[in-house]
Amino acid sequence: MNKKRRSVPGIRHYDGPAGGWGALKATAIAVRTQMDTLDAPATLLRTNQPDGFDCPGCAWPDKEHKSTFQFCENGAKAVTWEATSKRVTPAFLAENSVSSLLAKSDFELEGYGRLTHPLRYDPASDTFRPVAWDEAFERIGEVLRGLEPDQVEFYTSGRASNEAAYLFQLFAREYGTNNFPDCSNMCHEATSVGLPRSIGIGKGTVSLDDFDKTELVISIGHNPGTNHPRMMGTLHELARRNVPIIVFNPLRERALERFADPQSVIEMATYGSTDIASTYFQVKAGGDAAALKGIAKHLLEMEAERGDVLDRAFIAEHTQGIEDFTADIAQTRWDEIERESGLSQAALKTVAEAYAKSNATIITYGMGITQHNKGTANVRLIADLLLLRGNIGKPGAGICPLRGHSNVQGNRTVGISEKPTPAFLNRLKDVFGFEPPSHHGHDAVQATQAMIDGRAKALICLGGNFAVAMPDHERGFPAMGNLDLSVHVGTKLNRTHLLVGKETFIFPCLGRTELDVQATGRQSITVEDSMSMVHASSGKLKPASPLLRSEPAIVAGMAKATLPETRVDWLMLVEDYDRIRDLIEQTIPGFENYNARIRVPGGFRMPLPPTQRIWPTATGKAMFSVFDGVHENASGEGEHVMRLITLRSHDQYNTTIYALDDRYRGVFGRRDVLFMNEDDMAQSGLEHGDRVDIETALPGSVQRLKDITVVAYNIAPGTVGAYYPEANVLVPLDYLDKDSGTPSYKSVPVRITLRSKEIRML
Ligand SMILES: Nc1nc2c(c(=O)[nH]1)N[C@H]1C(S)=C(S)[C@@H](COP(=O)(O)OP(=O)(O)OC[C@H]3O[C@@H](n4cnc5c(=O)[nH]c(N)nc54)[C@H](O)[C@@H]3O)O[C@H]1N2
Ligand SMILES: Nc1nc2c(c(=O)[nH]1)N[C@H]1C(S)=C(S)[C@@H](COP(=O)(O)OP(=O)(O)OC[C@H]3O[C@@H](n4cnc5c(=O)[nH]c(N)nc54)[C@H](O)[C@@H]3O)O[C@H]1N2
Ligand SMILES: [Mo]
Repeated sequence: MNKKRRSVPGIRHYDGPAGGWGALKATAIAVRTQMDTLDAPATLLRTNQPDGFDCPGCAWPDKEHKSTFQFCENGAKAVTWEATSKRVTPAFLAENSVSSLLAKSDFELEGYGRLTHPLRYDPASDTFRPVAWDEAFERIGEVLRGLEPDQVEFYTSGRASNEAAYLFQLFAREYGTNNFPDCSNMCHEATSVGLPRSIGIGKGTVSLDDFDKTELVISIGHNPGTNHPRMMGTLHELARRNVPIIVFNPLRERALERFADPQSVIEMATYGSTDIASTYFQVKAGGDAAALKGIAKHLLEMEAERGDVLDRAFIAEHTQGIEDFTADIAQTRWDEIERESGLSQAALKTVAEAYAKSNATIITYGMGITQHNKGTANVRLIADLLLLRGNIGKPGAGICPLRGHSNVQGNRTVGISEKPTPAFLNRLKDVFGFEPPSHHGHDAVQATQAMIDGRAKALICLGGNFAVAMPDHERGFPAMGNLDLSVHVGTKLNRTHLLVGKETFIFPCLGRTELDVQATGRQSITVEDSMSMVHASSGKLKPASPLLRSEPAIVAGMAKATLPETRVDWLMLVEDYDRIRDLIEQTIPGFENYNARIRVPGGFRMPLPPTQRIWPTATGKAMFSVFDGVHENASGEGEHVMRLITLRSHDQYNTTIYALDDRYRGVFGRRDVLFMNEDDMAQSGLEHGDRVDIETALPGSVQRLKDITVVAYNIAPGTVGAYYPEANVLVPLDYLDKDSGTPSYKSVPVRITLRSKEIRML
């Protein structure tokens, strides 16, 4: 770091590796501040054990789900945050009006602890008050029966279990709508739309075994040290075996540079660490397509020169569309590639050469690829690169999207989709005897738009923090207030709950760690991880309050009260979740012998035809694509326009802020910062520590984020970074990937202005 740089409160250079003793210390703090320390060790040890619960932290798999406890700082934070001993009681809510709570930060709101009672908003006192479960269900039923089904939005956040999500979609479809806005619409929708077009299924193709056999990993646009911490164990092992890991990321993320495995006795004892990335390319935000095209271009040039670089036999037997793909790559110029990616031809050639040498390559990717306005096309380009050398459907190779929420993939599998297939709807009709709606419903952006326009009258949220997670708070927040009815199933208080409509209910539910006992005894739920493994999860902790209900029970309660002539015996299903799983088995392919197979430790894998080189696309072949040009669709280019990426700190889980530090990036006790490259700062006349306003530089946009402190950072030129969700005010609602509807949270053109010279002097 520059020695002359002035000191800025809360900003310190972090020199250590990721993981290591710092991670152990952070875990101890999380336990101490949230939990009864007597319970904590046993609870943490039950994470991802055969008889325990699935970690609510991330969707990275565990070997056979029966490994010894895999140490994971952020998994521990997720668990302790849920298992906290703090409570939001009726007395607390009586003393704190909704308006006063709205003045609190997101960090403070969730920090109050677990919800304990079903609640109803009382406009006269501006407070939430306890309500009886049945009274609440009856009232919700009454309101919903008075609305057109398509006036209601059914939102799912990806922590919901397969059982809860299945009942939720059944409820909405019997009621009469396919309006399923979903956190996936903000996350991996580009994968769900792009991969089926390329390989016939919207899921990753690799398993953990493939990482044992791989010869090269290319990691693009994800930050596993924070967001998929259990993946660090895998990457650490690969690095120690000298398997090259090539990273594309505009930021130098510490965990991708150096990691000390807290499970390695030697590294811990010696304060040692392992270098993770063999090469680190600081691609510009949104420049990945150009980089991938550059790699493909050199690969095709090598093939022309010396042959034997492409897997010709695979391409001939298994794919279509290579001609258009190669023609497009041939006419893509190196100068465009270099300008857009910010990487040199020579650098990209080294990647192509490493790729040509490897017999089995895995490409992993995350939000740095999907949250762009050509996110779907980005995903397809990754598949194209893999197809060129037959890297799908062979050991050690494949595509590996890093999923978000721990069961976001499962939610989609069991029917949370605004565009259901006719085959699925027919099976619902055959099994249940009602006519499900066939017209498409709303995704997350369309649902928000409908709320803004007044077309949507009610919002039912199975978890999550919908309004805060979405772009453009300035338009989205008031739209919540226009609703006739909003209902939130959640564990902790958040801002979306407080943006009350004419009537608002909050239903406190059991979390993953808690014991779920129904009429037939202790229940387990099931989840599907990033690698399509489905397994059971059951909590053991005493519930945060005796009044909590499980998510399936809450959904069933609302459904029964809403649908007087329902064809579903809702309460019977909730008595024993095996019965829900039987229905999933009858209506969704791939769940044969569901109940038997989840009783085997480790569970089972959902069918993934591409792993056997079977391609369920329209043509029966894997399809190459053509990425149009090298640019994003972003307009707003111009002098001093930077591209903003919005990211997660190390101490946050989406909109849940655990603490105000971002240790590996050297930020402590604050979140109001903008990461910026020193050369860009110099060009814009800015200094480390300056306070600035950020303004979205898109035509017609008037969006602003005020008073943010500039922090000099090792980030690609032209790219700036700020934290989500604070920076969501800068993202326009209609600035998205047209193919998938995913907001472009990682490519917002912005202009940055110094607040005033006087402030600088303070
Ligand atoms: N502890 C913790 N775990 C989590 C979450 C959490 O918030 N906290 N969230 C969960 C969820 S829902 C999800 S979706 C995942 C998210 O996991 P990630 O995909 O890792 O999400 P982000 O933090 O948004 O980070 C994206 C990374 O992409 C980089 N990036 C940004 N723009 C670009 C670009 O244009 N190109 C490239 N190559 N890189 C870019 C950023 O620098 C950053 O390192 O994690 C899940 N796990
Ligand atoms: N700018 C910007 N915006 C983004 C992103 C970004 O990278 N940048 N990322 C996007 C992504 S990838 C995602 S996935 C979305 C996340 O969007 P959401 O999934 O809607 O948000 P979360 O913050 O995960 O939701 C937190 C809330 O979930 C509830 N909760 C926690 N555990 C449980 C449980 O077990 N059951 C129930 N019913 N409720 C529970 C708690 O009440 C908590 O307040 O945000 C998106 N928004
Ligand atoms: Mo996500």
